[in-house]
Amino acid sequence: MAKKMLLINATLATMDGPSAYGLVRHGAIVMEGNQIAWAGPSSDLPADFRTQEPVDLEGRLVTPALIDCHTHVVHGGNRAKEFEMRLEGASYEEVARAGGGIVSTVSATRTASEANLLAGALNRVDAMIAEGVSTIEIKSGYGLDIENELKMLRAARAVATKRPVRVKTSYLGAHAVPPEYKGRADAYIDDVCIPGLVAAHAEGLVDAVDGFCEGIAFSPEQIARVFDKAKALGIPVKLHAEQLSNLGGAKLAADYGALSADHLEYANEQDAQAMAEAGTVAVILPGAFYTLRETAAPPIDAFRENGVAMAVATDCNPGSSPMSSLLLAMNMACTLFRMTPEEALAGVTRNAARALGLNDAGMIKPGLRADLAIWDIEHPAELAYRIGFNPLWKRIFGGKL
Ligand code: DI6
Ligand code: FE
Repeated sequence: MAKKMLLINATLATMDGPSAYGLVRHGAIVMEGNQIAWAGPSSDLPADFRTQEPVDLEGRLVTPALIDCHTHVVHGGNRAKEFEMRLEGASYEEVARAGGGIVSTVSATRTASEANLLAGALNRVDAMIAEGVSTIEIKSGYGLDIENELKMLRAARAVATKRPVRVKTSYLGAHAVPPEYKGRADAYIDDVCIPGLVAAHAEGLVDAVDGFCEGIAFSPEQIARVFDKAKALGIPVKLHAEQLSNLGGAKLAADYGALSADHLEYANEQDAQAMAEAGTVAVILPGAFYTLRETAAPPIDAFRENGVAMAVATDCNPGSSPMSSLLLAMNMACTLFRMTPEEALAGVTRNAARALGLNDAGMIKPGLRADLAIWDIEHPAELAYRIGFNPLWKRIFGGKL
């Protein structure tokens, strides 16, 4: 029989049900093996669970463990130099067109060994785990040749063998045009991006296919060709869309039934409607907005009014969002975009799970994975409210404290 654990004397933000945060005062949780067996008010605890030796949480808050559904934590080098350039007046696009930006991280990633990439990623992953994160999405996209894209994805998979964390990988071969294909984006898609996807999929390295639909990256037509291949292989898709301009990426993503469209600063009402209809999650990435000093905010009201589920993630990457704090992303989503603290918490739990196609995580609910975060705070709004403060008390991963 699977080992049971009983938590008592907790406030639960279950993120399930119609009430705010799915809040339960004086709550208890029973875990059996790596699953939640029961959760609710202590007074309703079934008699057969009551005999357990309980863990007394002394009134602490329990939430689902956090899920960072958009990261580039596997990458070589850093771009502090480019940070300085931008402070001297260069724009993100100017830096990219001058051979910096994504392409400079590509050189650093190509020269790094897989072990090197893993070690760098683990530093960032450890910071995430320390804030109660249990599931991390990790993208490729800095290799931009077949060998190096596979190397990145292997390093991403290795993260879950070195740390108690779940990893979902995304193949982002369509992230940028590498220098050797400069001016030949279509040839890059045909010769490298699509064959690389097939090779990575054959090795079991791909949970989803992503792309960057942007003037400095790929057109909707080029992305569509990659998505067609993903569809043929039975892999779900997602897209970096409308980050710096509106090119129709969000609509394209919705047309392909994408799990998510991400960034969305330049998305509009029609995009929100198309995403709502397709059930595509809007992944909000305030770290990139902040770092690039963007002024166009994503249309949060349109997402809210159309019933588009919103997730929040770090976009942890060396260029546009060198941030590994999901708690800070929640704060920024509220302060910069006027999301509510409840939306921010749903964005890193229930809706982040949805953005990754996971139906076994993101809420405190019987049958779901026992991935929980226990916080030294009284009310869930405190998670988004503080800046640079980590109130995590303990994290439970797969039923283990
Ligand atoms: N948008 C982003 O914010 C990251 N990738 C993307 O397509 C930035 C990647 C980088 O600047 O290295
Ligand atoms: Fe990104």
